[in-house]
Amino acid sequence: MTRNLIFILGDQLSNNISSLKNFDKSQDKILIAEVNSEANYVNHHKKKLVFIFSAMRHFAKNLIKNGYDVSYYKLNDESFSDFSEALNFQINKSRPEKIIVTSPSEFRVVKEIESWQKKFNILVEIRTDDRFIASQQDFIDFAKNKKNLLMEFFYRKMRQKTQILMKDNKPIGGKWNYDAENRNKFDKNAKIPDQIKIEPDNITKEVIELVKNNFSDNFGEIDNFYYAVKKEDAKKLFDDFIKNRLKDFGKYQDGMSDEIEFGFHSIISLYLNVGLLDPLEMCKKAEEAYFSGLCDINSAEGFIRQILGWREFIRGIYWFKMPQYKELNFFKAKKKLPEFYWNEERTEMNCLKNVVKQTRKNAYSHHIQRLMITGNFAMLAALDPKEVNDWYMSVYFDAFEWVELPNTHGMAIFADGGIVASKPYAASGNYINKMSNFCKNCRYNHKTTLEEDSCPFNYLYWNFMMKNEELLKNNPRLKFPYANLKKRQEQDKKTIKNLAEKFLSKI
Ligand code: DLZ
Ligand code: SF4
Repeated sequence: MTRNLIFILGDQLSNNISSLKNFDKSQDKILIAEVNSEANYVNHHKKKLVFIFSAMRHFAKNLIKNGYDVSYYKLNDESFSDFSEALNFQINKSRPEKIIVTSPSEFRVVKEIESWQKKFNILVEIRTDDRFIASQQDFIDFAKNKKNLLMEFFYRKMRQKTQILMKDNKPIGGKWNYDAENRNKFDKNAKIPDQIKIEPDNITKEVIELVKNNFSDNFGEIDNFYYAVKKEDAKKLFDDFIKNRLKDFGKYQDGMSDEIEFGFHSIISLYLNVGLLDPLEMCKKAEEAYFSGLCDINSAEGFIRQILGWREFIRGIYWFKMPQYKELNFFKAKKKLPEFYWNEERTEMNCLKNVVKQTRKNAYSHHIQRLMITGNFAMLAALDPKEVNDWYMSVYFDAFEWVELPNTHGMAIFADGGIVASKPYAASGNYINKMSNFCKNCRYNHKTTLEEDSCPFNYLYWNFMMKNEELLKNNPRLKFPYANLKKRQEQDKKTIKNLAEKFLSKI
């Protein structure tokens, strides 16, 4: 007879997950299951599936090694359609008195779990997920009665709460934020050390076979899988980042190049999001690196802000605004996602070609590639937010809805009308040329707007500004572009509109 059955989900792979607190090895049991609904609710990148299933299997193996009683179901074992079916099977087998689960990270799964108590006529305890630095109450305290939610002020609260990079309650170095020093293109001084490769072990090899057989039509390359799937390896990769790349991270974090894949980035979002690494511990290690002279303040602060500020802020927004958030469509955008988002050969725009290619290869691209290339294009071309969100959920190894949705829907395509971002991050080819080498090898001309071979980002940008003038003209951060638009000749505006319509009709 089992006392408590602990259901651990695929992004809850932490030994100190709240559902395991007070676990009694003599009478409690753990359930972990690969289920069809999770594997198929979007067209997950093959490498994302390999990563998650392999990390789940390694986590379970380690629990068993440490004396826990674990029932683990592989995707082909029982072929459960969803979490509820897996739970039903295990309830019938183990007859537990109670189910314990840590609150899931996604709204859709919360709804499923909330139905269990009634459905299975059993006590269900849902525990808070305390792996985040800010509690949901912290965010509510910050957000309530505010008209605009600015990440910067939330971030300062988090710095104060954790005392990271703080002295006498003031930010170390005198400034809270060093972003202005973090905007370099890659140059000849950028000598990027290679990423450590984790060779797949037998468990990962078995999962690779499973994914090859069951998900052959899914997006993405499966060969050359070198990501970590265990916390020890994830830590090793992070330590390597601290030692060899953090010092240049700040400066080059926004840079893009067709020759550079991971740059100086840490590549830990996937490990953080499934629980293999702890966010606060990572921030403290970056702080230590600064104290010991391994990096300057701009790199340490820039890195810490992504985790302590941005990641926590985004999660707060998700829970504060869901479920209505997902339905917002500020620009009433409804165009279908162009085929080239799945196949880079279908576009001649070199920036998009490269970002999609890297994404297909690695299930990764960095924040500026996601924001200013694929996201910027999606917004300027008025692509349907639902299709855009589904794409981001599918193709990135770190995509879970709580983090994907506010980043894409809010930050990248402004579908939330300004909850996450204070202005749409719309940009023309000029920005892309400033931050990358993409334009050099492109058949379009980033310098012109009104010609047949002009960079599509240029006329799409102005077309977007004109089309949405009523919605955006009072935004104080868009004063400059609207003043510039006013100066433009009517004939030029017509040409822009024609070029944009012609281009959009073809994709
Ligand atoms: C992303 C994912 C995938 C692909 N497969 C599984 C799975 O088979 N079993 C599981 O427990 N979790 C999986 N996950 C992660 C879940 O989607 C994630 O834990 C929930 O959506 C959180 O709400
Ligand atoms: Fe992209 Fe335009 Fe540059 Fe081509 S010219 S790479 S389309 S920004």
